[in-house]
Amino acid sequence: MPKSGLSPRELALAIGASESSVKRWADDGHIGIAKTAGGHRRIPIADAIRFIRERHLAIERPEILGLGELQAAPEAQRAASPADQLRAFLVDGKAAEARGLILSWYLAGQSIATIGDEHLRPAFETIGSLWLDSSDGIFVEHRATEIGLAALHQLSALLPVPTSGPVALGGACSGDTSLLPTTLVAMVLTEHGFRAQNLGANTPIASLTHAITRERPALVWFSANHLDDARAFDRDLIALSSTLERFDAMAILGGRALAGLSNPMGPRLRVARSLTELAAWVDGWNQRRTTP
Ligand code: B12
Repeated sequence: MPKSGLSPRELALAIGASESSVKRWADDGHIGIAKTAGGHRRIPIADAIRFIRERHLAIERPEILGLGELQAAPEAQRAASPADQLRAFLVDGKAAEARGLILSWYLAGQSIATIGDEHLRPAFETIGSLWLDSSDGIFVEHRATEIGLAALHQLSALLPVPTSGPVALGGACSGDTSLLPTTLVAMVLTEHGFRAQNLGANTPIASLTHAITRERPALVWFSANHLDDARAFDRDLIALSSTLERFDAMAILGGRALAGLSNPMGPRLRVARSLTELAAWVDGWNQRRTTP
């Protein structure tokens, strides 16, 4: 697990810099810093990671950051495309390697949206058809999903968590067991300054409505990758629209089952084809909300 905080000496060792440089960067405001009760500098892990990403620094001792997995993805694999490398690790059940690879993309500066759309999505695409050719297919698919989820949870712990900022909440729709997409949406929104609350898979509309009533989010997301009953889903959207109206909120919908839908879906409902589209939309939306 990533550490929650580092001393300047630990960060210096991890990136191969001198302790005095790290202290200077911290004192000049380039690295976010907290002080311990005893007055010592303590660097929250998310601030250390932000600094590493911004400066494109190489990590020499990942284990100091609690990210030993970074050593697990062997260089030899790097000849294939990113999605192919990941797919190979997922299919072979190489959990540490898969986590290391996903972490390395993030540390190299890639956004969560890019990692989700360009690497995870294609990596999982063929995994869903393996069962057609082999009786191993289903166990491989389940194991790959667990490995992917563990990697995303590890990455979530490195994201700077906003203490203020608008609340966003959402999940996958009723009957949809998919966990990876809704987890990724929450992470993209966290990256964009939202306090995101993920309700996970198979969220009945009544529970989503209840959550909106209690938490008053500015933004709601709904992921639909598998629909048991398309008509029931349409009714859910009507119910959601009226809740959004009552609480002056917006919703963004996405997922494979909504491929046929297009904007505008209503004054408070948008559909996004990808995480990248979501990220672009929230950037614009945040700007409109904060510009007087
Ligand atoms: C893992 C998986 C499962 C797992 C899910 C485990 C879990 N708890 O998450 C299990 C094994 C349970 C499963 C079950 C089923 N699955 Co399945 N599954 C997959 C698989 C392999 C990967 C899905 C995944 O997580 N991909 C990774 C994520 C990151 O990518 P994504 O889902 O494409 O999401 C991207 C976008 O859609 C978008 N997005 C998604 N939601 C949202 C929301 C918002 C707001 C935004 C902005 C964007 C967005 O962003 C993501 C990143 O780009 C796919 C294969 C495939 N081609 O995708 C099949 C697949 C989705 N499954 C399929 C099927 C048929 C089923 C079952 C019906 C099988 C069955 N007969 O029981 C059941 C349905 C279960 C249910 N009720 O939901 C089909 C669906 C076919 C179709 N036409 O819809 C697929 C495509 C496999 C195939 N080729 O046939 N599945």
